[in-house]
Amino acid sequence: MKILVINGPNLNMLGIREPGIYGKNTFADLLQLLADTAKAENLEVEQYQSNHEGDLVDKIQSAYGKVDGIVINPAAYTHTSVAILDALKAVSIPAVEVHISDVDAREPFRQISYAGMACVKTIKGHGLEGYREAILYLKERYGNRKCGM
Ligand code: CA2
Repeated sequence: MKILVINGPNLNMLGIREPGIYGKNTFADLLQLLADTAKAENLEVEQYQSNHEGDLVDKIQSAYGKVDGIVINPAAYTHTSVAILDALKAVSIPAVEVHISDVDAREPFRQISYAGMACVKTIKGHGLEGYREAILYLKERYGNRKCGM
């Protein structure tokens, strides 16, 4: 099973500021968590991060027919991007939305998620562990399917 993990703008800055909201872990820690999870679960896990909306759309499109599940944290684009929502709908790959912070407990504008409308599940407020939970969910629910089925 191949899972694509997509991270949006500024997530590469994790651990540098705002530890009260996002924790002390760095982006390198997230990459390590993904590598450890892939090894432990015998999965292929690819990570992609971009600060650019169109690049995120391109990456989602490129997954069509090649990836069995998507874990996506669109970061700020969560709350603005119909383009990312449409891309997720277009490829129709099971996707889980992850947010490190509990967006429901923050500013009202963070309580709208466009990407989430195309996702089978949302995990929020579990820190970096939310990514592991999302991967395990996709494995458990879709692990025996082939791409595009
Ligand atoms: O909680 C999440 O995972 C978010 O997707 C993170 C986004 C935010 O815009 C969403 O509302 C919720 C922010 C990504 C990282 O932002 C940083 C800000 C300061 C220092 C380091 C990272």
